[in-house]
Amino acid sequence: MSEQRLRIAIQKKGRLSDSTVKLLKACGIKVNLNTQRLIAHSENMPIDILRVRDDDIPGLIMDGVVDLGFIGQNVLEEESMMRGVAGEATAHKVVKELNFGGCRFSLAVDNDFDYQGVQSLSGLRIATTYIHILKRFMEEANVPYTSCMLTGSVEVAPRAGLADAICDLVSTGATLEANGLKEVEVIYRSTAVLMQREKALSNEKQCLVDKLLTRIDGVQTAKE
Ligand code: PRT
Ligand code: ZN
Repeated sequence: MSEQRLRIAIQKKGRLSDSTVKLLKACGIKVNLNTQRLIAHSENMPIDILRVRDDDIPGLIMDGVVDLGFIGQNVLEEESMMRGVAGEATAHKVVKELNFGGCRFSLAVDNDFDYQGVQSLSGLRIATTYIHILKRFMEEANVPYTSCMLTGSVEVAPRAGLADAICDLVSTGATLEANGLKEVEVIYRSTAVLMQREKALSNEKQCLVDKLLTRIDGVQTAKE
């Protein structure tokens, strides 16, 4: 991969993939993504697209090995806190908020749980994927709890007897409802964002980024 080409990381497969690819195409980037390849080279611009798990994107930008990345704020926030604790690089710039990937990160309990505010969770076990965002909220609320880290199926944790409550991403609320849970506290709101590495890019690359940002504005304004 040439240093001259702008490297953009996107989620390979998941909730952000289609919207991200659509946006890149609407910005005029021609690239064939109908393959299983990790790296796709644009045919009409000096741009390489890297397709990875969303969790890997913040670290690649923070380590400066990729120039731009499309990511959910929740993943960016969690990874920043995790790397901060580990003493790893966290510097980056958020260069654009995007109008897709919107969701909230909420505490939820069984429908029959007598919830009287966050104090009701004192001493209980809470399952989540984003342990650091939850920890910050609970510490600010001054409520002691036990964290139960699950990377998937968080919503079944109470029924499975793994936890008393959960903290998970919610968009329509259908998943909570299907699992007999009620949303009791929104602790974080997220959308997708475009992040850039902290270290300055070459003039050519930065000009290309500026052009892309202007085009993204145009595409997003047209959608409003
Ligand atoms: O494989 P990879 O690691 O790349 O993907 P992933 O499985 O970790 O993430 P993915 O594709 O599920 O989500 C990517 C990003 O999309 C998240 O980090 C959020 O920023 C954003 N997003 C927006 C969501 C949702 N909405 C969402 N509803 N991510 C997950 N959900 C899940 C939620 O966890 C729950 O299981 O959808 C379910 C709830 O949806 P509703 O509509 O029933 O409320
Ligand atoms: Zn992920």
